[in-house]
Parts: sequence; structure tokens; C-alpha cells
Amino acid sequence: MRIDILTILPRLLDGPFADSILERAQQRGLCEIHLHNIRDYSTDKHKGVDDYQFGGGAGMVMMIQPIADCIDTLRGQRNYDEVIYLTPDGSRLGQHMCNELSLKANLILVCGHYKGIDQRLRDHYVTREISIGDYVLSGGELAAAVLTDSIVRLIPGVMNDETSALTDSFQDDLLAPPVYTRPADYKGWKVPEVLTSGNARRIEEWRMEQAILKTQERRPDLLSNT
Ligand code: 6GU
Repeated sequence: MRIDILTILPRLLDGPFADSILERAQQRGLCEIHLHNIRDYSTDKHKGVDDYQFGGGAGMVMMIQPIADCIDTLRGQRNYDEVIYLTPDGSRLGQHMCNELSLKANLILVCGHYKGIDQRLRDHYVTREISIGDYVLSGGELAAAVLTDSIVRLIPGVMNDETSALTDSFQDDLLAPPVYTRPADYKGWKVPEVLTSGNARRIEEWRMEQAILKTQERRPDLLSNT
């Protein structure tokens, strides 16, 4: 998978992809993440990327030209499955969308700032608009980092234990059950007996029961999804 991220603040995204699972995914050749500074594509004499909005009002709008030229350049090099615009008014990201996007080959992510990007980009270039939740961030970069992490970790071979993505919270519309490690007794706080029983069937049943209980208690909305 290849992900191209368009941003006016590429440094904001240097950190998130340089460590851990995202670093390993790139080292293993399972994904490539390319950052593009939108300003580099500005044909404006001052390298401007934003301007006042038509009709007046506070807040700048990101101009169509630099972003359109950057996308055109990339599209001239390969086919893209989606051009995704990260925006609080997009469809809300969930595990099902992550699963779907993890099967794509080439994605463009566009990060907005200020009042957002010129609507004509959304009408003519963007194929999908995604929000990562009902709150407002100061720009799309952190949302792009969240989206990238959530999909890259699902690419086969990225996670060391191939089955562990399957037992994540949300993967089956259930929250994950409690987990424990050594010691089995810490200052009298004991690990549930079933987990040390060695009885695989009982352990599986206990985990499922705990997942359902936790989901009923914390996120009953997930149970009514199906
Ligand atoms: Cl994708 N962008 C911004 N700026 N804020 C957000 C968001 C995206 N998703 C939730 N809040």
C-alpha cells in the first residue's frame, strides 16, 4: 500500500510514522508513506496556499491550485483508489471503514487547515471525506496520522502476531476483554482462575462473556448495530 499525504505542515507528521508499527511496516516494504508540502506546488509569487473567502467572513480558505496540481502530479504517476479529505464534517471513521481502506493499493490524504479547502476540490477531486470523531482539531494532520495508523496495522504481515488485530476492540463490534500477565498474584490481587486453568475452551468462553458484559455496560450502542 502507498499513502500520499498532502499537508502544509509536513513536520507534524514526521514523528508518528517514524516509530513502532508504522516504521516496521515501511521497513518491511508493506507500505510507503510519502509526505508532500502543498506549498511546494503553489504557483503564487509568494507561495501562498490560502486566501480570504468569497462572500466575506472570518477565516482563510485553502486555495484550489496548489492542492489540485499536487494531486494531478501524483495521479500522473499511478492510479489512486481514493482521494480522502480529512474533515470534521466527513463520515465518521470506524473499524469497518479501516478494514475496507486497508485493502486499497494507493491512497491520497488531503489535510486541511483554517476554514478548510475550496469546495471545488471537494466536488472534483475528493472521492471520500472522513472525520475521526465529533470534536474539532486545528488541522487534518493528526486525523491523517490516526487514519494511517488504523489502516496500516491491518495490512497482512505488519503485525507480528497475525491474529492479534482480529481480537481488537471493535473488530467484531465488541470491546476487548480484560488481559493479564505475570505475576498471577500481585499483593493479593489475583488473576481470574480460569485464565491459569489451561482449559482453552473455558478461556475462550470467559473472554467472550467478558467482552459482551463490558460492551453492554460501556457501549450498548455497539450491540444494537447488528
Ligand atoms: Cl478529519 N479534521 C479536523 N480538523 N478536525 C477533526 C477531524 C478532522 N475529525 C475530527 N475532528
